Amino acid sequence: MKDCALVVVDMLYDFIDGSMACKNAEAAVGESLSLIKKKIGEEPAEGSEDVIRGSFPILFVCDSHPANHSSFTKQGGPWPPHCVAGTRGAEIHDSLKPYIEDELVFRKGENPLQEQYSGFEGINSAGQTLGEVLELLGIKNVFVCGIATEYCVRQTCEDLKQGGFTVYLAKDALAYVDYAGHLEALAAMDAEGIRMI
Ligand code: VGL
Ligand code: ZN
Repeated sequence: MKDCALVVVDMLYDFIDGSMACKNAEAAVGESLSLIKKKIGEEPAEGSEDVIRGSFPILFVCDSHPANHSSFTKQGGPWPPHCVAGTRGAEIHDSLKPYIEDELVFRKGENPLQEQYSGFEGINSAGQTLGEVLELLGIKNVFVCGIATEYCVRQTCEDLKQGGFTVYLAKDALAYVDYAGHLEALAAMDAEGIRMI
């Protein structure tokens, strides 16, 4: 399938082992990596000769905050400081780095006054949004994995669906703040027509 892409949401060190370490994060990174390998044909699934290496764009959404972001507790927000631009906590997990293409990295949360959970409006270095780039690439089907199910993953999936894409959520490749919240978010997304894989 030439019209498929993967969106990796916030697989960043602060959400994996840092200030906002989420549950299931290490496992979610591993699952994401095997999904990527399967889809790009490094490990073709049985009978999937149609998988063509390089025809599967991988887009990375990255929470990227200034040190004084309004979502941080010091500023009266709900979260500890996290994903401050330029720090290790804002970096994509090492195992996923080989798959990064600069123009397919989309940053969000850069405005200190604005919380931004959705990756859909994240911006790349050329100023294009994730939604725009998916359109330009001719993508119709979007696989999603990442962190955190209840926040950025859910918001991103819902905006993708709203934008007309068919969304496939890799449910084992997710990490979450709270297990009950994760299950609740999955049930809500399922009811909204987001497909679980
Ligand atoms: C996220 C809380 C604050 C997320 C980002 O990636 O889900 N959650 N910033
Ligand atoms: Zn954030």
